Order: sequence, then C-alpha cells, then structure tokens
Amino acid sequence: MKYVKYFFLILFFFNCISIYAQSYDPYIGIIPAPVSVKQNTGVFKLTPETFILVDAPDDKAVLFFKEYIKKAGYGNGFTDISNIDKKTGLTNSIKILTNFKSTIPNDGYELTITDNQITLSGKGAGLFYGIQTLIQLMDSKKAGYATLQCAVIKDNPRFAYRGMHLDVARHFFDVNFIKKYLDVMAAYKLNYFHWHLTDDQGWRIEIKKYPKLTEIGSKRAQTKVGNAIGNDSDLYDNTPYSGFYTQEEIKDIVEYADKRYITVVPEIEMPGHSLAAIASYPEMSCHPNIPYKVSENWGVTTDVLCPNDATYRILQDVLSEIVSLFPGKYVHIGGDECPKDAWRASEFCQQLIRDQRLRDENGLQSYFIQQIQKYLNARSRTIIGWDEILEGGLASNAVVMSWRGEAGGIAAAQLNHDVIMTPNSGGLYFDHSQSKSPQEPLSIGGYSPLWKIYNYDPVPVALNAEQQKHIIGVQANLWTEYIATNAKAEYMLLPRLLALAEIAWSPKGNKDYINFSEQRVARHLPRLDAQGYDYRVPEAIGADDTTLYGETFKVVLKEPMQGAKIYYTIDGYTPRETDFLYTKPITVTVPKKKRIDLQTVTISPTGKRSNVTHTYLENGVMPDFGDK
Ligand code: TNX
Repeated sequence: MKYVKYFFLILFFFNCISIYAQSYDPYIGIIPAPVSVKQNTGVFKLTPETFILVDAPDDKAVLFFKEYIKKAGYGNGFTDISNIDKKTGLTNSIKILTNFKSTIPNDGYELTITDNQITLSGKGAGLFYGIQTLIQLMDSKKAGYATLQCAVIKDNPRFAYRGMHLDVARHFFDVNFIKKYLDVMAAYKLNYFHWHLTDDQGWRIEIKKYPKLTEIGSKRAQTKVGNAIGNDSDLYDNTPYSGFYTQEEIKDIVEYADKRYITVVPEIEMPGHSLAAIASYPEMSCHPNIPYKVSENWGVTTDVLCPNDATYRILQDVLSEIVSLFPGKYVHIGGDECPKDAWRASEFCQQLIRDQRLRDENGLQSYFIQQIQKYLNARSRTIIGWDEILEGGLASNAVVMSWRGEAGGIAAAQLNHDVIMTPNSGGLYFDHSQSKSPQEPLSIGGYSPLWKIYNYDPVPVALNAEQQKHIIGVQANLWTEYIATNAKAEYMLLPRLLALAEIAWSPKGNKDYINFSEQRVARHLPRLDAQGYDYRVPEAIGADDTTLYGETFKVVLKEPMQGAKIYYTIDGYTPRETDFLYTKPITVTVPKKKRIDLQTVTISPTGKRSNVTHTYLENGVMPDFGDK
C-alpha cells in the first residue's frame, strides 16, 4: 500500500513538470488572438451525443457549422431551440443564439464555455467568426471526444478589411485549389479575397463578349525558367501554358466564398500589366501594328493599354460582365507599374494630353483611371487601385492599396482616401523568402519571415487620429511568378497567413510573438497538416543559423510544432531520422581552437521537414574556415 502511494506521488510530480513545461497560453490556442479570454476551471466534454441547439436553423453560419459537425462526427443532430423542452438543453449542449440581450460589437461574438454548456452568441459574420473559434477549440478531438476548457471569450475584429490576395495570372490555380485557399482564409477570419485575374502573362476569366481574351490571352507559348531578375540565361521551359475560369466557375467560387463571409475582389489590371489583353485585341494598344504575344517572362513590360476609344469600349464591356459576376462593392483596377514609353511615342496620346490640359503622361494615367472610376461608380462600385493611382489626382472615394512601402498609404489617408496596407517592405509579400537559408525554394527574393509580418502594424504613426480611421485594413499578397504548383503556394502561404490574421484581427495590445509562434502556431500546424495543407515547417526553436563562442555550450531546443521531432548531428553530416533525437538539453564541449557545427532538422509527424540549421560553436581564436 505504501508503495502505491509513492507511485502516485511520483506521477503527480512528473505531471506538474509537464504542465509547467507547456506554460500558460492566455489565448487557449486561438488564432487570431481574441479581444479577451477569461479562463475558468473545468472542461466541457464534447461527445457525439452533445446536443446542438439553435434559434436560427437556416442562418448561413449555422448551416456552415452543421456541415462541419457532420464531417467531424459530433452532435446529436441540430435542434431548433423553439421546439425543445428547455430542460433537455441544459445538459451537455451547445447553444447557438442569434437573438440575445447583450450588446456585441459589429462582427463580434461571445462564447461562454461551462462544464455542461457552451453558449455562442453573434449575428451574421460575427456568428460565423464565433463558429470558427469554436471549431478551433473542438479540433483537439481525440478518441471521439474533445475537451474544451471553460472560458468566456469576447471578440471582434480590429479592421473591417482583412485581405489575402492570389495572383492566378502568372500561374493558374484551379477551382478546387481556390476553394481550399478560401477555407483556410475563413478559418482565420480573413474576409476579402483579392483575385488577381489578369496580367501580362495571362488573362484568366471568360468574358462572353470578347472570347479572344481567353482564346488567345489565357495561353502563353512557354515560361521563363529560374529567377528573371539579373538572369539573362534565356532558358525557357518550351512548354505551352494555359488556364482560365469559365463564368460558371467564377459564380461557384463567389458563392463558396460568400458562404464563408468572404467577399471576392476581382482585379482587372490596367493600363499596365495588360499584355495578355493587348495580344488578344491589339486595337487596345497605341501601336496596333506591332505583333504582340502573351508574355513568357516576368517583370514590367512597356506594352501598355492606350487610352483610346477601343480600349474604353472593351474595358467597359469587360467591367460590365465583371460587375454582374461579382456582387461585392469593390472592383480592383490595378494601376501599378505602367511605363509611359508607348504614350510618349504616341501622337494620339500627346494630342489627348493637350486637349485635356493634362500635366504630362502621369496626368494621362490618372485621367484614364478616372474614366474607369466614373464608369464603375455609376454601377455602385468603389474602385481599389495600387498606390500609383494617386499620382495625378483622383476622386476621393477610390481606395488605395499601399504596396510600395507605406508612403502611398500615408499620402492617401492624408487626402481622405480609405487605405488598405499591403507594403512589400512590411513582410506582406508572401512571394518573398521566409528565411535567409539557401535551402528555401526559388522565390522572387526579399525576406519576409513570420516574425516580420507579426511585428508589422498597419496603422502608420505618421497619421493623426482622424487620418488613422482611413486605414480600413491590411492584406498580404501572393504573387506567383515563381510559384507554379499548389504545394508551393501553400508553402509560401502557411504559416504566414496566421500572422496576417493576427495583425488584421487582434487588438495591438494582445500581440505576443513568443506566445503566438511557440504555443499557438505550434498547435495549429498539426491541424493544417490534418486538413491536407502544405506549409513551411519552422526550424527548431533555439536553433539559429549563427556562430556562438565559448567552450561548453548547453543547447536548449524546443519543437516548433506539436508532435514534431528534432534530430541533430555534431559530426558535420546532415541530420536525419537516423541521427540523435533531441529529448533534453544537450551539452557540447568544444576543444580549444575547434569549431563544431551543430545541425538540426525538425520533422513533422507526417514527415515534412524543416530547413537544416547550422549553429557553429567555436572555442577560441579560429583559423580561417572560409566557408561561412
Ligand atoms: C510588383 S505589387 C507587382 C507585381 C509583381 C510583384 C512581385 C504590384 C502592384 N505589382 O506585378 O508580381 O511586384 O513581388
């Protein structure tokens, strides 16, 4: 009997250590961090028998939840609350209310978890976001049931516009992929999908009145291999490339997004980045007799739309179809990177500048944008454009996307434009590399690691309180010059999208990168894995590519993902599953004037691998190794 007692004591002691090691998470795993989480003792046990009581069975968010519950194997059916004897609902049930007394901010929700009931209150999008939080908490399911810690969560978004962009012009992504993209956006409470549908390298949306836009414009003869920047190797893949969405597919996507409270913002690029359109209808160029072809290389081309009648006629017809396909209030008209060479060389453009008393070609660009803006405003649409649209004056209801740093956004807010922050310098270009390691896949370059996105704050300090109100949100962009496969798009997206979600949704004061990356992201990666997403496996926490100096080193590492394993070597070989498994701090003693290369790799439960890290441990003055 005495021994049994000791056994329990020891067990208790070890449990304490492991609970301590997990450390306290103020946001109980939720991404983006909610406005407030009050944790209580006890747990709610969710089982396949749990009742789900709803007061609005046909609500869009409730229907979404119903589908999730069915797939996850929970829930004793959904019961309309008005039809049920109240008492039945009191034991082990989830109550979802759209009718409630408390005041909840716009798009917000309240979620109360006690040991016998979960109550979620919210309306419209707010209810949908509450459901996303609930699903995150439910996903800890093991052996048929999940336990949810008792808590009271109050939540609402910081910004109204929380966007994720995808370029389908440089590379095409099919309907199934787009839906998967929307799924992960919805799970993290992002609500605008900016769909970059046209560019020099491809026109990807069927336009009934102008079939050549896809017959010709959706196809290119071949594609540049490798990074185009500083690369004049002239290596092309010699393989035709094509793809576009039919209008039926577009409608399907718009509806799928709407069920997830995501508004699709279509982008039709003009007057630059339009070579695919010009190749289809050369009358849209200032020099229609030159032979044009859909671009096979990346970068900025001098072949741009001409502000002539043919261009306006075609664009207006295109936009009329766009407006009928996309019910959201925004249409993005591009406006970036439009070299003026063709306009300078065009007698027509020069005459137009004189006739309209425009300053120069920049004035002509804004004249062009204003014509399009008038057309769209008359159809109850607000235009969004890249920050170049500001140069040369603009009607004030145009929304500016600040991509060349923050300057354009600051200037626009000062002129009372609404602004969406998406600076390439703020980590929000997901086509940039996620680390400096040469093991990263080909990218355009740049450096946008997870921490950089997380540390970005969308509201520039240069703005006063009134001007700051014009910052309606933030977006990250996934340009796909160097992203040809679904797996790579997901790799570049995840887990960076989680950091975007947090800066877009959570109050600034709730940000805590250590908690985010080491506790919550670590919990979400297995979830993304189970959902079949590719993602970048982070390196072991504590294993940095750096040089440390000393004699005896105590190396403390931590798995960056729950269930992942860290393997290491000190013999110069690349670590793999056959090497040492990290289980506790390692002590490495380095002989005088020697250097040891401590290498680590993190391997996820499904076998995905991180980059290999190199931490050089050096003792004393070194001979020149010349290889660092
Ligand atoms: C600039 S962002 C562009 C895109 C490129 C991107 C690559 C913007 C408005 N224009 O055309 O794909 O850089 O990072």
